Amino acid sequence: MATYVISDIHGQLNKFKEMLALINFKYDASDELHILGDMVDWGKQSLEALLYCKELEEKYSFVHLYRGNHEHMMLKNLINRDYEDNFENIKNGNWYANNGGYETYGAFQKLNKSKQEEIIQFLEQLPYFNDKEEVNGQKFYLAHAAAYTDSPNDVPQTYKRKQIHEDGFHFVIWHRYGEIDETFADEKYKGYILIHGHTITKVTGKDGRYVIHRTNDRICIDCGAKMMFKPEEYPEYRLGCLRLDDMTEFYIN
Ligand SMILES: [Mn+2]
Repeated sequence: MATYVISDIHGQLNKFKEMLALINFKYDASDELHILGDMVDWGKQSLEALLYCKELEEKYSFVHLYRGNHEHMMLKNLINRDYEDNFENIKNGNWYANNGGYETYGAFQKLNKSKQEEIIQFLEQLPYFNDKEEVNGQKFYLAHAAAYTDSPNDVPQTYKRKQIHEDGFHFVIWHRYGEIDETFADEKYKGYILIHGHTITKVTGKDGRYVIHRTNDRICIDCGAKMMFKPEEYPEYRLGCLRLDDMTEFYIN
């Protein structure tokens, strides 16, 4: 019985499957898996990785998916149909396309309309965060990028207040903690540990590869799988996974 958290798979479907094998994930409901968003974009198996996670969640009640800024961007682009008439030109002008979404959108366009609609509905229902997780008496706040609170005083100064008031949930999928050891300390979530991805840890181990980074109340688990599409140029980036029961770290290089 174990609870695993993984984030920022970013289209590295084969690496994700390797990770499931490495942790010996049990599909008999004795294990739980939380995938903290950014399943899509950057990697060569971008849409495939998203759909694989979707299938896991549909099949197993013990697999939980969350929204990352990339699922959010994908959704906005699909719904707004930004590309409809100028798909060939998006490499020059569209921000999402330039941020790893080009291949994703191309793969999406090849699907039939009912499958496209199914994916849109799936993306729309992805939750932003989970503050109900508890393992061995330790409470966890799980989100793609950050913990959001209602109190403006608790919002780090690095983020624009105005934007939070306009759309508070953007914070949990977009925020980047300014300092590597910045805490998320918050009255409402006293005693919690925040587990998040979104920002590559920038902390390396003895072998020079990125490792999961812990501060007092925050653990960043994004070890940069988004860069694994060019392993010869970026050997330090990899996929990480954390087991919450005993804080064991797992890595796929
Ligand atoms: Mn992200």
